Amino acid sequence: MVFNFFKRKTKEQENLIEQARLEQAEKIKEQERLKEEARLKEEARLKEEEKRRDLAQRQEQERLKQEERRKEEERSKEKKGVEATERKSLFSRLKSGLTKTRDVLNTDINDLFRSSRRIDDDLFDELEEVLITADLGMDITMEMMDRIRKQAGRLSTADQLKAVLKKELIALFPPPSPTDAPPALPRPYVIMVVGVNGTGKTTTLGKLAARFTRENKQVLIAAADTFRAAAIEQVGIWADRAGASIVRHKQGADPAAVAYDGVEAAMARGVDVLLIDTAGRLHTQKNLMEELKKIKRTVEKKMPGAPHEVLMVLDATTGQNAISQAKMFHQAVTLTQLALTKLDGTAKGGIVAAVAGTMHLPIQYVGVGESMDDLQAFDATRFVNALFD
Ligand SMILES: Nc1nc2c(ncn2[C@@H]2O[C@H](COP(=O)(O)OP(=O)(O)OP(=O)(O)O)[C@@H](O)[C@H]2O)c(=O)[nH]1
Ligand SMILES: [Mg+2]
Repeated sequence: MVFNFFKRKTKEQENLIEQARLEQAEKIKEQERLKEEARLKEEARLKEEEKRRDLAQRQEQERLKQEERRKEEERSKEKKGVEATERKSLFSRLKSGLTKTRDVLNTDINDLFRSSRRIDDDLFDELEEVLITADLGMDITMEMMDRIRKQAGRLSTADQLKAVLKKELIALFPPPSPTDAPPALPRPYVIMVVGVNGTGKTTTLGKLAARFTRENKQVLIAAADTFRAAAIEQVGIWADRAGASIVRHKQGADPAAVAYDGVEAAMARGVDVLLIDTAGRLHTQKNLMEELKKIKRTVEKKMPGAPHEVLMVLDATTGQNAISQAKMFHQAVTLTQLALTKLDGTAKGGIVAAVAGTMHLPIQYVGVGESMDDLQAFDATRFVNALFD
């Protein structure tokens, strides 16, 4: 009996213990469930936070990109503005440098049409005179007049005539070379500058040196005019001004030897551009031509393929004489480029077209004054526009 009582008791206790264990297990399970729930919640919160951070980061990156794009647009607008201003100021310098020729071509042609004149033979005769005054030369003037007469039916105003004149003038110049990336230039790029005395060789060479150094090119000048007393000092001043180095000998030294030393130094120093200044006058013209040929031969011997350019500088104020000079030099040293200087001092600006039409050589530069920006890279359309616009 007692035994049964105890046995019942034990059974009850066991049940209680089991219940407590189950409750405990349930509690633990519940705690674990809550823990898991909390963990999942935390994980979701972290994920959410990460998503938000990602989004914020992306938004920030987008904002920075847009900001950068905006700044770039502003910079490019500014750059375009500066370039446009520079172009405008170069163009207005060109225009004002060409004032005397503009007065003949532009003003006189406007005058031809005053009081609503008819386009007739008289008007064409007067136009012919205008072109000859601007020093287009007889041959080119006749050629132009032929072409203009053929279009007479379509012309009734000064502006129409000027438009045809402009088109025909631009056609006189060789078309610009294709705009592909320019080929890599040989180093040193040797430019020999030639021309009769006083045309502006040294000044043009000095301005070119400054142009190249501004483009971060290393420039060396060979002072190969050893004939004229102050020539070496003059080119030395230009070298200082342009930040170029110079190779010089004493006055009276052999110019070909100076040129040779110039090429040797330019090659040894890895210089980008070598500019060779030469004399414009010797005892006789024959001597001058022989000397130029010798310089060219010597340069070629030291560096095959050089000089890469033989640039002839012509003084526009000499008008048609420039053409005979160019022919003579071309025969002696085979020119590759031309520069016409002092266009600011003459109404004979038509000589540029006459030279281009006769020599079939590129006009590379025009000089319209004494300051650095007055030596401009030549562009036929811009030049003709500057004469008429
Ligand atoms: N107005 C004007 N003067 C110029 C221009 N180019 C050169 N000159 C001037 O022309 C004069 C002669 O220039 P130089 O450069 O010494 O001429 P050069 O051909 O080297 O002369 P030589 O060495 O004696 O043969 C100088 O007074 C220059 O300032 C130009 O485009 N316009
Ligand atoms: Mg000189």
